[in-house]
Amino acid sequence: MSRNAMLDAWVSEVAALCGPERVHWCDGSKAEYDAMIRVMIQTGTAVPLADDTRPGSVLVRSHPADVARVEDRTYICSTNKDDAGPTNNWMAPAEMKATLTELFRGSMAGRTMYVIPYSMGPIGSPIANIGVELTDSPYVVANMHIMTRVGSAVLDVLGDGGFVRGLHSVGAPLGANDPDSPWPHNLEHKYICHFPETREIWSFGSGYGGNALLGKKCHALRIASVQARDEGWLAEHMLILKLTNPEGRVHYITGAFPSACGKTNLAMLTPTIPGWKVETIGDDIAWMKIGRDGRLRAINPEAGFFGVAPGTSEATNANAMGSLTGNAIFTNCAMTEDGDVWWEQMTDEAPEGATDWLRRPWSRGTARKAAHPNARFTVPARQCPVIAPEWEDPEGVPIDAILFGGRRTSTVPLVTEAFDWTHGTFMGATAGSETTAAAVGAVGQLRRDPMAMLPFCGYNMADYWNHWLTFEQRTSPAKLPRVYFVNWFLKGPDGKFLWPGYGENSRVLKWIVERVEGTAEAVDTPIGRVPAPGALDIDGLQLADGALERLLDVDIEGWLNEVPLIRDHFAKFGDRLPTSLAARADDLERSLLVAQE
Ligand code: O2Y
Ligand code: MN
Repeated sequence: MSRNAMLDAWVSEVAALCGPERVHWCDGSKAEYDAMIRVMIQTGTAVPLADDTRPGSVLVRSHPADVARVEDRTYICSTNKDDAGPTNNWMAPAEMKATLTELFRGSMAGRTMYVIPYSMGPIGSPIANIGVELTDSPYVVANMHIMTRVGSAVLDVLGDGGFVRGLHSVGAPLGANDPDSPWPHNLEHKYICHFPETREIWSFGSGYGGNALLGKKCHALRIASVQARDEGWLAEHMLILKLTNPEGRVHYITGAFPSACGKTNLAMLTPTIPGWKVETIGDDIAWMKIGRDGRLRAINPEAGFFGVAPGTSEATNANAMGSLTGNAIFTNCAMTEDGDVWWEQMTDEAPEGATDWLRRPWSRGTARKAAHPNARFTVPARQCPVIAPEWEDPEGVPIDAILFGGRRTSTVPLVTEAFDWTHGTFMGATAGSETTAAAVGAVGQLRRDPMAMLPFCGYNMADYWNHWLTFEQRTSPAKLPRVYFVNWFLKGPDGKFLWPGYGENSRVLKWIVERVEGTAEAVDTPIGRVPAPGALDIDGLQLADGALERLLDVDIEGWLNEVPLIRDHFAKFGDRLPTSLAARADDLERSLLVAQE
């Protein structure tokens, strides 16, 4: 029981529908976390890792049919279909609830229903928001402990106020004598449904990641994007980093990048340029509100990292590796003979005598992958060696620059500065990325992923762009962050990457903050401002002959080919498309034609 009558009534109503054996109210304590881990070990969901290598850590292996977010089963159930827009799956709320109510009926039989009160953002922050997740999964409880702030203190702040309601069931009721399975889930029915008007999430059938940890993508992006629209702020799929220059001046930067573009790596980057320092505020989500000073201030609503493991190594992200020394939950990684985890590229040498994520023997030289490509680690953010001391500042940090990016092997230069806020919104709205093997579908196809929010915007994307455009009226435009488009993935004619990426990306960040400070030169081009000759610090960097010219070149023909693609993309939104964005496509074409002459 809580002191919130709405919460108590809802918990009773859900318990009556789902029929759990017992109800447990989570207090967020260490003892509770340890109990969840014990339950998972007993049911075979988790195995403890060697205590001398990764103390307090476990490896969890999911069912092979439940390994990632399921975008085709994700719905935005607004009353009007047009309010969900052309980029979301939609069903009418009453119809969806009728279907789900029958699926949830009795779905928690034989299980415990956990009541998880959580805060997205530091408890009590003016930017934070409270949710309650009801779930029958101890894996979810343990992960929510790491990824959010859970427990009684949340209920104290909530008082009798409103909250986001998240209902989750793995959809695998247990009969009286049924043994549990290591990864209960529902093979036939998976639904990840959002009811933005009533701030509800109903998730059925999957126990994995973003489908089940409802604070993350479901609350902090899909529902929060609607709350943000209604209340005048921004809920974004962005990392937040702190950059300090050799003189000690600090700038805060957010960055929106689609999956497989290295967001966690950028958030924890080790700069190669002497005297510069990057510290991490967040690696996935930013909530931004105009502060009393008129500046856009950001918090990381999460308390942990749910990072993709394969590809993470001392070479690519030493700070992520440094975060993983203990108290971590690893999901779908391989296990070594000495009780540690392993994944592709973690070390130069693969281990001998390991067990793959499907619990099969695996050894160096085995053709199939040891870890699932979407294998994950869950770890408290405070364990990151470069976590910024102010990462939990309830007021948030003032943002100087917003980056948009994508994986583009041609056409899009290394870095481009927007002319103004509307142009920055246009850059974000037209952002796209070439697909990799990590995504479903053909490799190398350009997928438009506006503001990296394609799978996460809880309403019509055109209305969302319109919301972005309103920020120029919400504060003095000079106080808004500058906007940039970055592209680390340009390739030369030989098919090799032109830019080394990783720590060298600090050179681009340096130019960006020098632009913010008014000390770096740029040249105007039809697509925006690019570094003037000599303005990008490439001291000590070995680039191939002609690489820098290619990296900063504006390919007029390539961009003229891009304009009709942008218009096609915009056309999907019909008359909801903000006219100022259509006008920017016309301006772009006009100035490209002038430049072509
Ligand atoms: O597959 C999942 O459920 C995880 S997806 C994810 C996890 C952490 C950060 N970002 C993402 C994403 O898909 O953007
Ligand atoms: Mn993400």
